[in-house]
Amino acid sequence: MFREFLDLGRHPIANAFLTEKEFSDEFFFDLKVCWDDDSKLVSIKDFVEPERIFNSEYPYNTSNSFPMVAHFKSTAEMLKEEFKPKSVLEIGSNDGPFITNFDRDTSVCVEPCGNFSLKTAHKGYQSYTYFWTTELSEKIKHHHGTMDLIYAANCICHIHDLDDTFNAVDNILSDNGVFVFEDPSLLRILERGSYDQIYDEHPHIFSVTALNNVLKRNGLTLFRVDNLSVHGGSNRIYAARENTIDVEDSVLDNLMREKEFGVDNFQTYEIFADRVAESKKNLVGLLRKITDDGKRIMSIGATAKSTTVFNYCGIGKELIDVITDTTLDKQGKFSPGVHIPIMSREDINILDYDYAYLGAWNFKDVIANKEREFVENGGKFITHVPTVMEFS
Ligand code: DWN
Repeated sequence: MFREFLDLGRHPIANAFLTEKEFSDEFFFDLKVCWDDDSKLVSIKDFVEPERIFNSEYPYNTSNSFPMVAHFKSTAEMLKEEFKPKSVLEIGSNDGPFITNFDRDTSVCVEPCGNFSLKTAHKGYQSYTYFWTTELSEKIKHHHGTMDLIYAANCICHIHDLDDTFNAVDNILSDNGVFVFEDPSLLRILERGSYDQIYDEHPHIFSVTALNNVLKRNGLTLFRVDNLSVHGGSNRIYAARENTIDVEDSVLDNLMREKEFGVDNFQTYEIFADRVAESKKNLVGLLRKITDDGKRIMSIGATAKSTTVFNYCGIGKELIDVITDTTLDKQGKFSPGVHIPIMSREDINILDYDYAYLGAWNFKDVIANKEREFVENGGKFITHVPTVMEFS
């Protein structure tokens, strides 16, 4: 049984940055979140068709965030060292920061966004511009054989049909192959009140508890969990075919920690919903007070997360003058829904602003380090994670 616990209101597509001409045609949907009593899976209630989100216009390229490039390089080295895969498949390869650490001749990329699959194809990698399905896994198996390592980062939680996704993995995984994927951790989101991980691209938010159930019902065993700091707290999940590998202590540890927090209890989600409403009240209150005092606020990082915050809280140009982002495809456009202009960091003088809201709070240290001059001149940062606060 699915039980709704959070209604974030009407939302646009989180990464659909737009021009002024496109304002009148903008697509919106109801962003509500529910919990499945049986599997314990948290999902958004009304899924948005994936073709509307992931297409050749998709602007988030992983290589633009240099800490993530380093993360994928070290992940690839670690997996090579431990599992020594002779064949590798990446689901959701984006512009290639993970797969390009592997040999072209034995690697396959799957990426539905044509702008990115072209990039890996140009580097000589077999790239399939498709969504991941059992049908596609059959086709790839036919051409390339089974895979020793299947990897996906920030991708599996983007797919609606998890049973088909895991069935497709099971179909193409070699007998002793491993399936490794990482996505934001539901426990960390609940602990930190980071409701901004909820948007159209994340039809599911994964707990280890729910994944253990969903993988099991598809013939896969979750045997290891690494807790990661990336994206504000993610889990790297390792799975293999049933009875091919021992389940490690990290699985039980994570299941215990989630149980202690109440991840398997609906009341936990009702409490979270109250915290989200409180966060909205406090953030809007703080931004209004600052602007009422005649001070100016800008925002750093035109993230999918900030699309959720700004639309849920009703924060527009009257509170935040401009958003800066390092992604060329976002610059010169407007943020989804609330239409705040996006500019390159180089095109604004940050010293004209008194406050900078961290749309990319997950890169807080990197940004604070880059913007030392802002702080030395009295500038302050604002975040809503774990609670609404200003700091310098
Ligand atoms: O799963 C997803 C994750 C991995 O990435 C996707 N569904 C969408 C996307 O989510 P996001 O937009 O919330 O991700 P990030 O990685 O928090 O985005 C950071 C943004 O901030 C990028 O557009 C780059 C920008 N940035 C910046 O302007 N200055 C980043 C840094 C580090 C900076 O200093």
